[in-house]
Amino acid sequence: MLQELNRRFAIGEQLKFEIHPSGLVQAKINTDKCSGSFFLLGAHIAEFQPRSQSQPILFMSGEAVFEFGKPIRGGIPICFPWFGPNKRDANAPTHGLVRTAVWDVLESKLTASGVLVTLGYQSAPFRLSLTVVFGETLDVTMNVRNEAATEQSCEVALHTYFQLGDARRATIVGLEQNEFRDQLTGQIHAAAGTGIRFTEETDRVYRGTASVVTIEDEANSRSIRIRPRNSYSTVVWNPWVAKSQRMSDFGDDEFERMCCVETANIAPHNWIIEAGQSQSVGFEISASSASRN
Ligand code: TA6
Repeated sequence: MLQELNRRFAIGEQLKFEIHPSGLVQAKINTDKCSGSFFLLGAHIAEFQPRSQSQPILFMSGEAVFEFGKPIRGGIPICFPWFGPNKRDANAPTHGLVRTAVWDVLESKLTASGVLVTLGYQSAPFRLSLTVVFGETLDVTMNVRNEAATEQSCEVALHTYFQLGDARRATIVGLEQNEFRDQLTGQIHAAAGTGIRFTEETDRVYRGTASVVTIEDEANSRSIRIRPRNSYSTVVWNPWVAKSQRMSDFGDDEFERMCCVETANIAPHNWIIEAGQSQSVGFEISASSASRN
């Protein structure tokens, strides 16, 4: 399988497939623009670090579990066809079915922007593809096609974990004009008019669009920019102390070095996709060292 994958999709030393110590198939990207990796499990982008950055952009827990059928704590889990708990089946897995499924490689090529890879998975009645470009930026597009004879509703979230120098010194800018649902209380809050700072467990779904969301990672003297595409929900999460202690695949103090900003379409902005039609959501992530002045 590995030999066949590399025969069909490897690109010299810039993209090659290996067996991770856990037994999972992992693709490694190494170019003059960036380093990165993804697993076929969940089409899970696990690492991304532009050559210009001294720190990874994506966070990966030191306690993450790499096992068939288990979600990976960090990188970019894909939540689909529902976000959070399943509203009709309490026994269904949180965040849907596809982040713990093994996807297929459909395409790989070198483009002017970087290494492009497309992965595919059928989660009936939907056919999914994820196209990722690893370059100086990370560009991700998730496409969903409804192959049923009737319209179908679904939710999607690219559940991105970002690495921070110190979450207490970080600010998220770009959602000041968006109302949000506090997932911890169920309350809807009006637009705050200010940037987001982490001082406690924070779990919010911001509603509406945002042209760019910036994570001011002051402790790493850098800004991380997310430019969402066709996204009408943005989830902002930091588990803080108590929830970190409750997660077995997450270090008790790791909340200090991460946050999630998730490009999504979640109720009430869930997708209703007509029979035979498609929808897509994506983003471009870039990073720059904060200006010294
Ligand atoms: O996106 C935030 C959230 O919904 C939180 O409530 C928290 O549960 C997080 O996702 C992680 O979920 P997971 O199922 O990966 O542990």
